[in-house]
Amino acid sequence: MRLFVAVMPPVEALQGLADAVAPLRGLPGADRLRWTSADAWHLTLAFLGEVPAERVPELEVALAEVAETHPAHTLRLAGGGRFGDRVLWAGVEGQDWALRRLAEAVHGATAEVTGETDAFGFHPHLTLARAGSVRGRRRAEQRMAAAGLDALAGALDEYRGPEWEAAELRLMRSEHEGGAVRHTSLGAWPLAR
Ligand code: 2AM
Repeated sequence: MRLFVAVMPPVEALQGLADAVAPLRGLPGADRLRWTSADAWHLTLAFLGEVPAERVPELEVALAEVAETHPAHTLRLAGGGRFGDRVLWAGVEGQDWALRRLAEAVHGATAEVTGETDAFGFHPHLTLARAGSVRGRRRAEQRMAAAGLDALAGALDEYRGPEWEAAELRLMRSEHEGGAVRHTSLGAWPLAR
Protein backbone atom coordinates (compact mmCIF):
# COMPACT_ATOMS: atom_id res chain seq x y z
CA MET A 1 0.00 0.00 0.00
CA ARG A 2 1.21 3.48 -0.81
CA LEU A 3 1.07 5.33 2.51
CA PHE A 4 1.76 8.74 3.95
CA VAL A 5 1.21 10.50 7.27
CA ALA A 6 -0.54 13.84 7.22
CA VAL A 7 -2.24 16.61 9.13
CA MET A 8 -5.59 17.64 7.65
CA PRO A 9 -6.55 21.32 7.96
CA PRO A 10 -10.21 21.86 8.95
CA VAL A 11 -12.80 22.75 6.35
CA GLU A 12 -12.78 26.51 7.23
CA ALA A 13 -9.04 26.68 6.54
CA LEU A 14 -9.45 24.78 3.28
CA GLN A 15 -12.35 26.98 2.22
CA GLY A 16 -10.33 30.15 2.95
CA LEU A 17 -7.47 28.87 0.83
CA ALA A 18 -9.82 27.69 -1.92
CA ASP A 19 -11.32 31.21 -2.09
CA ALA A 20 -7.82 32.71 -2.35
CA VAL A 21 -6.71 30.22 -4.98
CA ALA A 22 -9.80 30.46 -7.21
CA PRO A 23 -8.78 33.76 -8.92
CA LEU A 24 -5.24 32.45 -9.47
CA ARG A 25 -6.61 29.76 -11.72
CA GLY A 26 -7.45 32.44 -14.28
CA LEU A 27 -3.88 33.81 -14.44
CA PRO A 28 -1.68 33.15 -17.49
CA GLY A 29 -0.17 29.67 -17.48
CA ALA A 30 -2.52 28.41 -14.76
CA ASP A 31 -4.44 26.27 -17.24
CA ARG A 32 -1.29 24.31 -18.00
CA LEU A 33 -1.02 23.07 -14.42
CA ARG A 34 -2.77 20.09 -12.86
CA TRP A 35 -4.59 21.57 -9.88
CA THR A 36 -5.18 19.41 -6.83
CA SER A 37 -8.73 19.12 -5.59
CA ALA A 38 -9.46 21.18 -2.46
CA ASP A 39 -11.23 18.30 -0.73
CA ALA A 40 -7.98 16.29 -0.82
CA TRP A 41 -5.70 19.08 0.47
CA HIS A 42 -3.42 18.02 3.31
CA LEU A 43 -0.02 18.67 4.90
CA THR A 44 2.23 15.65 4.37
CA LEU A 45 4.45 14.94 7.39
CA ALA A 46 6.09 11.82 5.97
CA PHE A 47 5.75 9.88 2.74
CA LEU A 48 6.20 6.18 3.46
CA GLY A 49 6.01 4.86 -0.10
CA GLU A 50 4.97 1.24 -0.71
CA VAL A 51 4.47 -0.58 2.59
CA PRO A 52 3.22 -4.20 2.91
CA ALA A 53 -0.24 -4.38 4.51
CA GLU A 54 1.09 -6.58 7.33
CA ARG A 55 3.27 -3.68 8.55
CA VAL A 56 0.25 -1.41 9.14
CA PRO A 57 -0.43 -2.57 12.73
CA GLU A 58 3.17 -1.70 13.68
CA LEU A 59 2.79 1.69 12.03
CA GLU A 60 -0.40 2.27 14.02
CA VAL A 61 1.43 1.56 17.30
CA ALA A 62 4.32 3.84 16.29
CA LEU A 63 2.00 6.69 15.29
CA ALA A 64 -0.08 6.37 18.48
CA GLU A 65 3.11 6.75 20.51
CA VAL A 66 4.26 9.81 18.54
CA ALA A 67 0.82 11.44 18.89
CA GLU A 68 0.76 10.85 22.65
CA THR A 69 4.09 12.60 23.11
CA HIS A 70 3.65 15.60 20.77
CA PRO A 71 1.32 18.53 21.47
CA ALA A 72 -1.57 19.89 19.44
CA HIS A 73 -0.54 23.28 18.03
CA THR A 74 -1.83 26.34 16.22
CA LEU A 75 -1.18 26.89 12.53
CA ARG A 76 -2.48 28.93 9.64
CA LEU A 77 -2.12 28.43 5.91
CA ALA A 78 -0.18 31.41 4.59
CA GLY A 79 2.06 32.44 1.74
CA GLY A 80 3.37 29.98 -0.75
CA GLY A 81 5.99 29.24 -3.31
CA ARG A 82 7.13 26.83 -5.93
CA PHE A 83 9.40 23.82 -5.95
CA GLY A 84 11.40 24.35 -9.12
CA ASP A 85 9.19 24.31 -12.19
CA ARG A 86 7.08 21.48 -10.85
CA VAL A 87 4.96 22.33 -7.82
CA LEU A 88 2.97 25.32 -6.61
CA TRP A 89 2.33 25.16 -2.87
CA ALA A 90 0.74 27.05 0.01
CA GLY A 91 2.79 27.51 3.17
CA VAL A 92 2.21 27.21 6.90
CA GLU A 93 2.77 29.74 9.69
CA GLY A 94 2.30 29.79 13.45
CA GLN A 95 3.69 27.06 15.68
CA ASP A 96 5.35 25.49 12.69
CA TRP A 97 8.28 24.41 14.89
CA ALA A 98 5.83 22.04 16.61
CA LEU A 99 4.77 20.71 13.21
CA ARG A 100 8.43 20.26 12.26
CA ARG A 101 9.17 18.34 15.48
CA LEU A 102 6.12 16.22 14.91
CA ALA A 103 7.22 15.46 11.32
CA GLU A 104 10.68 14.54 12.55
CA ALA A 105 9.27 12.16 15.16
CA VAL A 106 6.89 10.60 12.60
CA HIS A 107 9.75 10.15 10.16
CA GLY A 108 11.92 8.48 12.82
CA ALA A 109 9.18 6.19 14.10
CA THR A 110 7.89 5.11 10.69
CA ALA A 111 11.40 4.62 9.28
CA GLU A 112 11.98 2.01 11.99
CA VAL A 113 8.98 0.07 10.71
CA THR A 114 9.49 0.51 6.97
CA GLY A 115 13.29 0.29 7.03
CA GLU A 116 13.53 3.59 5.14
CA THR A 117 16.94 5.20 5.41
CA ASP A 118 16.44 8.58 3.67
CA ALA A 119 17.56 11.61 5.64
CA PHE A 120 14.80 13.68 7.23
CA GLY A 121 13.86 16.52 4.93
CA PHE A 122 10.69 18.46 5.61
CA HIS A 123 9.32 21.58 4.03
CA PRO A 124 5.79 22.11 5.34
CA HIS A 125 3.53 22.77 2.37
CA LEU A 126 0.18 22.05 0.85
CA THR A 127 0.46 21.13 -2.83
CA LEU A 128 -1.91 23.24 -4.94
CA ALA A 129 -0.82 22.36 -8.47
CA ARG A 130 1.74 20.38 -10.38
CA ALA A 131 3.29 21.06 -13.76
CA GLY A 132 3.84 18.21 -16.16
CA SER A 133 7.41 17.10 -16.72
CA VAL A 134 9.44 19.83 -18.41
CA ARG A 135 11.71 17.24 -20.02
CA GLY A 136 11.46 17.47 -23.76
CA ARG A 137 9.72 20.83 -23.75
CA ARG A 138 11.26 23.72 -25.64
CA ARG A 139 13.27 26.17 -23.52
CA ALA A 140 11.02 29.15 -24.20
CA GLU A 141 8.07 27.11 -23.09
CA GLN A 142 9.92 26.09 -19.92
CA ARG A 143 10.69 29.72 -19.14
CA MET A 144 7.03 30.60 -19.63
CA ALA A 145 5.96 27.81 -17.32
CA ALA A 146 8.45 29.03 -14.70
CA ALA A 147 7.28 32.64 -15.08
CA GLY A 148 3.69 31.49 -14.67
CA LEU A 149 4.57 29.65 -11.45
CA ASP A 150 6.45 32.73 -10.19
CA ALA A 151 3.41 34.93 -10.68
CA LEU A 152 1.15 32.39 -8.98
CA ALA A 153 3.56 31.95 -6.06
CA GLY A 154 3.84 35.75 -5.78
CA ALA A 155 0.07 36.11 -5.64
CA LEU A 156 -0.01 33.62 -2.75
CA ASP A 157 2.44 35.79 -0.75
CA GLU A 158 -0.45 38.01 0.31
CA TYR A 159 -2.54 35.20 1.66
CA ARG A 160 -3.00 34.74 5.44
CA GLY A 161 -5.66 32.20 6.32
CA PRO A 162 -7.52 31.75 9.61
CA GLU A 163 -5.82 30.05 12.56
CA TRP A 164 -6.67 26.43 13.30
CA GLU A 165 -5.48 23.71 15.58
CA ALA A 166 -3.45 20.77 14.31
CA ALA A 167 -5.06 18.26 16.65
CA GLU A 168 -4.43 14.85 15.11
CA LEU A 169 -2.16 12.70 12.99
CA ARG A 170 -3.55 10.66 10.14
CA LEU A 171 -2.25 7.60 8.36
CA MET A 172 -3.35 7.94 4.75
CA ARG A 173 -3.48 5.58 1.81
CA SER A 174 -2.99 6.90 -1.72
CA GLU A 175 -4.42 4.93 -4.65
CA HIS A 176 -4.23 5.65 -8.36
CA GLU A 177 -7.44 5.01 -10.25
CA GLY A 178 -6.95 5.70 -13.93
CA GLY A 179 -5.66 9.27 -14.02
CA ALA A 180 -7.09 10.18 -10.61
CA VAL A 181 -5.59 9.79 -7.14
CA ARG A 182 -7.74 8.78 -4.18
CA HIS A 183 -6.71 9.34 -0.57
CA THR A 184 -8.34 7.39 2.25
CA SER A 185 -7.74 7.69 5.98
CA LEU A 186 -6.62 4.43 7.65
CA GLY A 187 -6.46 5.88 11.14
CA ALA A 188 -6.30 9.05 13.24
CA TRP A 189 -4.55 9.70 16.57
CA PRO A 190 -5.17 12.80 18.70
CA LEU A 191 -2.11 14.86 19.61
CA ALA A 192 -1.33 15.50 23.29
CA ARG A 193 -3.08 18.28 25.27
P1 2AM B 1 2.76 16.62 -1.31
O1 2AM B 1 1.76 16.61 -2.39
O2 2AM B 1 2.31 17.32 -0.09
O3 2AM B 1 4.10 17.09 -1.77
C1 2AM B 1 0.55 11.35 -1.15
O4 2AM B 1 1.01 10.86 -2.37
C2 2AM B 1 1.39 12.50 -0.67
O5 2AM B 1 2.70 12.05 -0.38
C3 2AM B 1 1.51 13.52 -1.74
O6 2AM B 1 0.52 14.49 -1.54
C4 2AM B 1 2.91 14.04 -1.62
O7 2AM B 1 2.93 15.15 -0.80
C5 2AM B 1 3.64 12.95 -0.92
N1 2AM B 1 4.46 12.23 -1.88
C6 2AM B 1 4.06 11.54 -2.94
N2 2AM B 1 5.08 10.99 -3.58
C7 2AM B 1 6.16 11.34 -2.90
C8 2AM B 1 7.54 11.06 -3.05
N3 2AM B 1 8.00 10.30 -4.04
N4 2AM B 1 8.36 11.61 -2.16
C9 2AM B 1 7.91 12.37 -1.17
N5 2AM B 1 6.62 12.65 -0.97
C10 2AM B 1 5.75 12.14 -1.82
